[in-house]
Amino acid sequence: VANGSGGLDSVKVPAIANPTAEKASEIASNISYHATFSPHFSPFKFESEQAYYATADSVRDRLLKQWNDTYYHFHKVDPKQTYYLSMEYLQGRALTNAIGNINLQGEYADALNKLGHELEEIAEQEKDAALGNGGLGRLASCFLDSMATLNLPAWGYGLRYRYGLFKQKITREGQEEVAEDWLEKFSPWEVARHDITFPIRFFGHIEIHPTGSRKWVGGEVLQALAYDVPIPGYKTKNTISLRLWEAKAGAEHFDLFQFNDGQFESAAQLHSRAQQICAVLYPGDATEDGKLLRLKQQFFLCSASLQDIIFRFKERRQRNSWQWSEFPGKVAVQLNDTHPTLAIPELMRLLMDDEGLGWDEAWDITTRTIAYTNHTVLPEALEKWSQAVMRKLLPRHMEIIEEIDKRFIASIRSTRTDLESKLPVLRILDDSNQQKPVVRMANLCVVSAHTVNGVAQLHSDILKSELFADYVSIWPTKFQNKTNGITPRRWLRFCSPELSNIITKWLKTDDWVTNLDLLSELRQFADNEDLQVEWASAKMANKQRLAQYILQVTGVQIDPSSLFDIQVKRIHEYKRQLLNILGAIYRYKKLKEMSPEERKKTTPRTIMIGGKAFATYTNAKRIVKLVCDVGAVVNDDIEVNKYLKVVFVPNYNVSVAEMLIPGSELSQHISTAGMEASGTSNMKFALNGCIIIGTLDGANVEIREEIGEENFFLFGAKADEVPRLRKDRENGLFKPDPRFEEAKQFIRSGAFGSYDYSPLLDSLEGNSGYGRGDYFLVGHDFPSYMDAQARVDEAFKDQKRWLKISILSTAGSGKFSSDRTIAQYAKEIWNIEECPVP
Ligand code: GPQ
Repeated sequence: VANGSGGLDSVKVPAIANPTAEKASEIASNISYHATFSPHFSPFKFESEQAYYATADSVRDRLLKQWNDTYYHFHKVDPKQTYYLSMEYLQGRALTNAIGNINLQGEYADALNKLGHELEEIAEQEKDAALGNGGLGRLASCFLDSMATLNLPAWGYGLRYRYGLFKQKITREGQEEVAEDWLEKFSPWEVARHDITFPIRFFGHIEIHPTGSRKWVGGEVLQALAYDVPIPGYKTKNTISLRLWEAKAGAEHFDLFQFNDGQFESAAQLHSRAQQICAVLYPGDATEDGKLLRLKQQFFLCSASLQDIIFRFKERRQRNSWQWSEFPGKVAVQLNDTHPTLAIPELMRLLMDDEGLGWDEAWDITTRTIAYTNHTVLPEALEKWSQAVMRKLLPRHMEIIEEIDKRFIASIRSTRTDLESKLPVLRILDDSNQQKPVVRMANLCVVSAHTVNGVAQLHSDILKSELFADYVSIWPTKFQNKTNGITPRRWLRFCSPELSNIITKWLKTDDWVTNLDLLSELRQFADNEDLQVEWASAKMANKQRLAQYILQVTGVQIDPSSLFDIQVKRIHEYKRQLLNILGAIYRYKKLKEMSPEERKKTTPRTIMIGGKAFATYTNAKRIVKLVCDVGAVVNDDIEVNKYLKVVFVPNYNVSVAEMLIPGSELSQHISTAGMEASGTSNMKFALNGCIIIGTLDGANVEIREEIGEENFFLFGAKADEVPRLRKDRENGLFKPDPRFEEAKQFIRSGAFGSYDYSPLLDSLEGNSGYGRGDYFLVGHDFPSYMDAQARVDEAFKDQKRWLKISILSTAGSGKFSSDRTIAQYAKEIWNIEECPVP
């Protein structure tokens, strides 16, 4: 349609009946229809799997109509539109979410009952779409849900990885990674747009024309093919797109002569190189080859998306006379961290080399179009690309980056002589290592974007006062904060229907699902006994469901009346799962030392830890192994296992989170202060009435403000104390708490088996050095952590108080809706307005 000569104005979309008016029986016959006439399996079989695909097909029918209407409406109205560029989307499953958003849960459940199935059970047939690693990818997915729900003209762009994030298997050795084949059969949620393709070039050289204009030619050219995934808004017709690019090589690159000659592999060389590009999410970048492939992926996303954006801009402008200077008034591009930074030189190149604009005009358009979100201050996560690799793969882009760098230096020298001495760190190119000069992607983003934002207030403050402090003096208004958020649809309404119904009953409206601030009305009932009874029973139902799940995936029986204490997130030393497990070990040791009578007075706990470790991050993998080993000993110890269980939850992903979070009572967000940019699972737990034990880090700070400091179990050093504490330690001033020493010594004694944990334990010893000196301050924070845990134990004994805090946690979570976050981006960064489909 987009490429059609008549344009969209001439397309007639046939009208179908209002979907919400259709009854369960119509839905049932629609599902049966798909089982027969959209066959993906042999006939005469209608088990859960077949039922899932037929149901998904039937939901897709409904979405397609709204989706086309949305595209057509945006085309007609032609509002300014946002394009969210992200290398990651952690979509999870789509079926329950889509049915919920189009508000047909009851109808679909009934329809499936008529056909002999349960909606919940067939929904579990769906594989998670895990095209992301963790928080950053899940944030992108929550944002899409909010953009659609808020009727915003906005789209997501990403890559269609063949294999998403690996599946985590837990063996005797610890974590094992297995490829996750989410497309093994196929995904019913994607539509290949065979008419949407763009050429993507790699390598080659620059041709200079007599007029002085430059053109990038030669090298290898692949095709980007669009796959669209519908993103329905909640109770609105608006359904937006997540456009995922796949790499292809044309048939002309298949050398039939070579093939017939028996040279099968070289005959299809470009085809296999095309396949590599979208093969996996983040291939290991330890090798030069891996690095090059990652850079290819990034450029592939940026080039395809920008060509598509420019194509659409021109298509919509055709009707009137237009100018390039209108581009930033029609297009906003948001870079999700530095991974899509190449969008900057690519937009410059397309405008100058393809469209014939001069540098100044292209620069003005680019800088007014692009905005950048930073998601970390960890130095090792700030992307730097070798100039040599970049020059080889993208010669024209390297030239453009050099020019941006040159002009930035010139402007500082002419207007800010006071900053001249800072140029070595402010410049985009870093030539300080002669052997390996690099491009600093964050610097390129800050220099080129009109807005730079952090993802929680504390993080944004640190960006302004430390990482980007000198830039702030150059562009004081460029820097903003946009505290992250989560979608209340997936993370409460659909994952905990029990609690949702109670909230709706007490608020006498379900408007909170799209206006989460309404939750604050629950505060007045926090002490109400009736509400507390209902609340406790919903929580118990969720805990029982979780206990069943844990039994099924680990074989460990956990007691739903014990305190469910959960820490789930990527395994990383800064997130300090090690602090958690050391605390558990100390608890276990003390329980062992107690008399049976004393044990009975303790608060029984089930500690669950889950998360994936990056395949080559050995210390993270050792932490996984330690948690598993501790669990094996504790859970089998008949003296204490009534009072403590330790479980490693395998293969943490979006679907597992939807099970764990509603069943959790205490959750741990215990990173070293200043290191977690925001965190978003903290918001999900709080929203589900789960109490937080945590440090003053990331969004914890704001969560604590919202729910009240007396309802948050705080411990640990503050961000501004961390540098001094590290210095003190280097100077030999750190005195470890005896409890900390005891816990470590217990591991060294072999209490949890003979595996060599010394590298992990040694990282906590000494005063400084690589992998030593306790950089993450586990030892410093251990005593205050244990004290906070003791306060938790006490609080849990008083169930009335505990339930009150639980209700207040939900009541205080209104701010953390991604609807609020996205509304702020729309107003304060993108300057776009809602465009609801009539
Ligand atoms: N985050 Cl830079 C990621 O998940 N991956 C990344 O590559 C980077 C950041 C996280 C960050 O660690 C969390 O604190 C944030 O809540 C999350 O991004 C979303 O902003």
